[in-house]
Amino acid sequence: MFNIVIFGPPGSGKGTQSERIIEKYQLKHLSTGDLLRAEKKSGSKLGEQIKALIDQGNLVPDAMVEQMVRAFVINNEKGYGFIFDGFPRTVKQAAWLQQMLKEVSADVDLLLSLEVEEEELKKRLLARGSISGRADDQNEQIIENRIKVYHSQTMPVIDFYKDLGKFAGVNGVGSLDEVFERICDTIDSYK
Ligand code: B4P
Repeated sequence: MFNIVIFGPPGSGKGTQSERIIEKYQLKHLSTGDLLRAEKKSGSKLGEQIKALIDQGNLVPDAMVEQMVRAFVINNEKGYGFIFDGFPRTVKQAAWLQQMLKEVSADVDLLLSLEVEEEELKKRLLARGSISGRADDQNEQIIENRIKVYHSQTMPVIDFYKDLGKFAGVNGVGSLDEVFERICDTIDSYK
């Protein structure tokens, strides 16, 4: 089993590159953004709470996300491994993931961090917002809040994995093929 965390600020290409990674390396894709958006769409009471947080660019509480991740991992345990996309997003989630994977005799092998500067992130997200209709991609202030939340709550996760010797930074600027090639070179050097 080979488990990867794909990491980076909003708009850095996590979801986009995950699609390619799962195809090449036969990994199971766990996107907490996708899981949360599905719950949001369901119209449940929980979905309404999630909508209020996501649409303002804030994180959903750790416990809520962890519950979804646990269920997904347990239901998809028999495979080549997972790509965790957008999870963990806090140090608490990172510590929880270590513990939970231990229970199924697994571990995170690599955190791959996509590095993209802020102006490019804003450009990409606004472009997606004009097509996808995602409320959190359409308003510049909300995008700025997501980037601020990334700096304050999510970036410390990098040190957590650096301390474990499992961090790799990848330049996320360039064509989709160029970024994917850099990602594959990095993964192959860890496998
Ligand atoms: P996510 O769904 O994880 O969304 P994201 O960070 O906005 O997107 P991503 O990074 O995957 O998009 P991509 O760059 O691929 O999270 C949404 C929200 O859910 C969060 O704000 C939070 O509220 C909540 N949430 C999720 N996980 C959580 C957790 N663990 N804990 C708490 N809350 C959580 O794509 C962006 C655009 O860039 C696309 O249009 C793409 O085509 C384009 N793009 C990608 N690569 C490019 C390139 N190389 N060049 C040009 N454009 C590119």
